[in-house]
Amino acid sequence: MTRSSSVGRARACANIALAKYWGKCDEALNLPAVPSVSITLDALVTETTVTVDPSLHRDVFVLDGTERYGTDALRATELLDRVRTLAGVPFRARIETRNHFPTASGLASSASGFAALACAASRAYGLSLHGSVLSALARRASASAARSVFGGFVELPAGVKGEDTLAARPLAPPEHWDVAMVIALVSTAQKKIPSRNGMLETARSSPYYSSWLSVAPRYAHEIREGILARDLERVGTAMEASTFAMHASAWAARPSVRYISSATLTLLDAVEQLRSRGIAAYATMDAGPHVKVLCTTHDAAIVQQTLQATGAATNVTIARPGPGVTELP
Ligand code: 2P0
Repeated sequence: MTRSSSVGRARACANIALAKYWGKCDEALNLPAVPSVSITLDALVTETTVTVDPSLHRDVFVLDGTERYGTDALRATELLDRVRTLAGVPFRARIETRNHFPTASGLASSASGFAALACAASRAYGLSLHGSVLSALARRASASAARSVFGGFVELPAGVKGEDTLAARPLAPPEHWDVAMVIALVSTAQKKIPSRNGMLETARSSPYYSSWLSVAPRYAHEIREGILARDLERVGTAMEASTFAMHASAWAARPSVRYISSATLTLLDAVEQLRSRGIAAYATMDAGPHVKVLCTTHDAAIVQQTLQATGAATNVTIARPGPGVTELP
């Protein structure tokens, strides 16, 4: 179905993986080698406007008020090319996107960014794409973006080489489970290794990559079942196992792909101390030094205070399960 329009606007939230995606089974189609499970988070919002403009000779990509030309701009154009092919409309577009949280800080801005772009672009080019079609479109740009199309608790199966239809699917809505993710941002002068490069390096040279591939599906299954049963200990312990297995495989690459810093370890100590005081809190890290802590909503404030008191975090935010991508008027 098509609608006549040349402007599309959308809002999407970033997500944090409880069961991590790390590695691809098909680089060309951007298909993950392992299944992943995530929570879409209300506090991490991206808003994107796509305006189709027949006078443009190339797409223009403006992120947080500044025009960008790098990898993200290229991936945005590739996404628009797919939408143009589907819509049969050749014109270029202006993309304006704003992250309401620190960009490229390891807070999954590509997940919310490409989910919002897929939705805004399909609207701008007159298409009504929903659910799994939108998720598959976002996945080609960034696999974690496939998960941000849906709200609450979401799973993305492993891909099958050559099959481009892979999409995420909702596991449970935001209100299913009363949990929070407390996000401790660690300041870093060092530029992180982009996750795409980090996972390719890990696959190419880490002796532990094959071990990661063999354990990741088991952890994803455990996390999936734990979410459905609202079992925080089961989800939390499997989430930590998934995190540490992913980081260990990356750390063993040659050269090493290391995201964890001394501040990360200080925060991990604080999470262990919380548990020794009887507070169910579990940690996860992505392609950066920041620590995200899963706990009940009831315990979120004490977890936040404890992480802040370490002095290792520059900012500590409480996020809750949030909505999937939405079209804006
Ligand atoms: C995740 N990460 O599951 C994992 C854990 C980072 C660590 O998905 O190559 O930006 O664009 O598909 O989606 C970040 O990787 O990678 C990511 P591409 P993406 O959230």
